[in-house]
Amino acid sequence: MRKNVKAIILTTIILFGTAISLALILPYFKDQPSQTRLKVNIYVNSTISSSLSSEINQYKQDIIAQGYNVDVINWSINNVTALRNDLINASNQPQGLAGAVLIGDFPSAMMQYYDSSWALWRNYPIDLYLTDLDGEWVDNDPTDELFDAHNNGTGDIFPEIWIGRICPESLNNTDHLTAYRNYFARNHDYRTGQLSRPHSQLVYIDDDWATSQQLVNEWLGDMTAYSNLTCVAIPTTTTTAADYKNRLTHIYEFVHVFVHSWPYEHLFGPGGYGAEGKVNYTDILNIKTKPLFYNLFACSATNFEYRNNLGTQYLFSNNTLTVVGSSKIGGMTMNSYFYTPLSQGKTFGEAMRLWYWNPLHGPSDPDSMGMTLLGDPLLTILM
Ligand SMILES: [Ca+2]
Ligand SMILES: [Ca+2]
Ligand SMILES: [Ca+2]
Repeated sequence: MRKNVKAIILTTIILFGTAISLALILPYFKDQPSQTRLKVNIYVNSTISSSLSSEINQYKQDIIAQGYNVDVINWSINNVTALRNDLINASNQPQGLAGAVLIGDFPSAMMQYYDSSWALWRNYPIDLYLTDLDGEWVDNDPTDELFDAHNNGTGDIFPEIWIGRICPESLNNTDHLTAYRNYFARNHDYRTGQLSRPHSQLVYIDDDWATSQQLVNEWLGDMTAYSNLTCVAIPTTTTTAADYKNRLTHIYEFVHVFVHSWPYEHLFGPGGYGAEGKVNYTDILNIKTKPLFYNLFACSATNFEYRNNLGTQYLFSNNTLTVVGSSKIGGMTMNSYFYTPLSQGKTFGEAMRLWYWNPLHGPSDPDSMGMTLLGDPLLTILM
């Protein structure tokens, strides 16, 4: 009998223990991003779809060959809420939705915030609106069409899907149709091994992010996708506009640059005054840039609503395939949460989505909320 009592007590303890463990573990799995979704939506602005039909078809075949199911959708509604509703609807289908590619000029949600350093209100395009599909977006004064806040609502503030934009139409120095065609030609070349680079990364850290060797080492420790790293940073080397422009002609695969910027130019030197030279959008077009991928820690460089913004200019110049950056003040910190998935062969889109789940600088950090992906989100660095 005593044995039975002991057994019952032991069983009860084990059951309680298991229940408590499951209660702790299950929400973790529930909240973690799923990696099994294999459906992709490609939205094409209907005004360019017939001009680009062969390019889009090739791109679709390439994504199918990559292992995804693909819907190509001709889109003509100039309303970002309608686009988000379509993404929500797709993600609620049995197949789910991994992410979406927007080809052509598509609307964006705009967010406003108070910039205390300059004592003025600013607004910026926020693609997190199109990737966090179950969070709540608050617009206190709907007449201005600017969002004011982002909350969990009935879901959470983290992104369920990823998104990438392929649109050169903010550039006034480029023929847009040619830019699309060249982009898709080199995209196919990369996917078929005809465009490649030695697997290497340039990490270019201007003065204000390289005030000590310890700080430089911290940045470098998070660059986990490449073992072949070239670091140019003070205090050990000279960082200037002229030197940076020269480095862009070298055959790095990936460039990660830390530099003060406006949407249309980089400003080298401390404080953002450009004392060590400037690199503007026309420079990016005219330099024969060799790298394929960029992470721009460069305030507002990927503000794609801004005419001649740097991010779009990088993307549609020379060899570029994908650009990550911020549409507002800020940029990517906790970089290993982005680079480690890339090193595992995950796509740029998925790496960006997973990065947003980092524990310190996720979607609640104002400096993270402008993070944007320009170019093909389905590429990987291991193709
Ligand atoms: Ca508002
Ligand atoms: Ca969410
Ligand atoms: Ca410098």
